[in-house]
Amino acid sequence: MRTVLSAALLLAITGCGAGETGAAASAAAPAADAAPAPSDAVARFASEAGELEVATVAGGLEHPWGLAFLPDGRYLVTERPGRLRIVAADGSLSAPVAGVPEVFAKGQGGLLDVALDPDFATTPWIYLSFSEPGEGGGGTSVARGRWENDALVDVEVIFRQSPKLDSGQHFGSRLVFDREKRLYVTSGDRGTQPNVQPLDLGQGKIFRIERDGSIPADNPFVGRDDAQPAIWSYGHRNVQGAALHPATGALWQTEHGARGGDELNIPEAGKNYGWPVITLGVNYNGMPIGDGKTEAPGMEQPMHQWTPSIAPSGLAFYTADRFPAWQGDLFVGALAFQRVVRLELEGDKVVREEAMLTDLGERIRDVRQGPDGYLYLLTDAANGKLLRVGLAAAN
Ligand SMILES: [Ca+2]
Repeated sequence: MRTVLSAALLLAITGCGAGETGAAASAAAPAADAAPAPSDAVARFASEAGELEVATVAGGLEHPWGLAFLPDGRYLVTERPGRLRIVAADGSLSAPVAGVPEVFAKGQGGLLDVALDPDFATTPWIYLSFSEPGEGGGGTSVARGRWENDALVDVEVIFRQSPKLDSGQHFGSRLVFDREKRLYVTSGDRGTQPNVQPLDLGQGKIFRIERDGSIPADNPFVGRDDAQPAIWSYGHRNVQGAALHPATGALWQTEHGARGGDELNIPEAGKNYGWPVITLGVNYNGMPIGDGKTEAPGMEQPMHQWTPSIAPSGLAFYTADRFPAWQGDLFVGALAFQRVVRLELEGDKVVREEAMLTDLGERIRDVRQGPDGYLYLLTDAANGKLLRVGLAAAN
């Protein structure tokens, strides 16, 4: 039976909305047992657009983090401890895919996002973001490998956040291709606030690179000797949700605040999103962050914010025909306030917010629209799941 948790109880469990603190604490949990058979049972929940049907595609995934869809109908799922799995349509899990780089599996670090090349049919590369061990600790890196016989070959690291730091916090990281087939790589502050505003340090930045790791000539800080040329935008705390707007082609992203002040932003080239100088959150002990400012010249305001924190992870625009009631909406996964948030938009403005699946009792790590028009979720747990979500009436 499902347990309905009150918001107050959730807060007690997760510690003042510290979504990632919970994840870090559970990182030491023992590995999940062998994958259970997928359940044919469909759980039903109320929602504003009608009754939701939630089916478990697969279980037995250890802290699954990122999801991608192979053209043959199978799924690729990262597990944070450092494994990439193929999930078959019947829910069975493959052995770990060969070729995945070693990860810095400390705290929130590990294997993070996964993305297919935009021209996967002709150039079958798979891209992975992960915390990479190295001199000084770990940092967010991106590797790519060619997909051949269900393995990664010719694997190379095409991006490295620098410097590396010996912290288990705030790696980001999501991978999103834009329409020019350039790759956005989101990161986090690694728990080191002073590194976020300086442009010669790689913490708290969103980067944009070419598929081979080279730097686009029109990146905003190219040619400056005091800035890393891969930077697209800066002043970010920990970006774990990112998606390309289907109509405008702009990158949208969510990031974790501290205690309060989780944000939705549309980061533009070269702009400063404020962390840690301005924020709508406070420290976990309730004290102000820095001078406690919420606005400053030259720093952008979020398009939407959540206080108390929901701890957003995973972001997807819904564009499919299968469920017309959701078309144009933006779906946000949430770790601390276990739910999926549906945002209705008018242009770039959020005009309505629905908390979905609050009775599911799962931390949501990733949200994607599948090629079949269903929403797919990954739950963050030692025995995490891949879930398929649809509206009953439309089936
Ligand atoms: Ca901000």
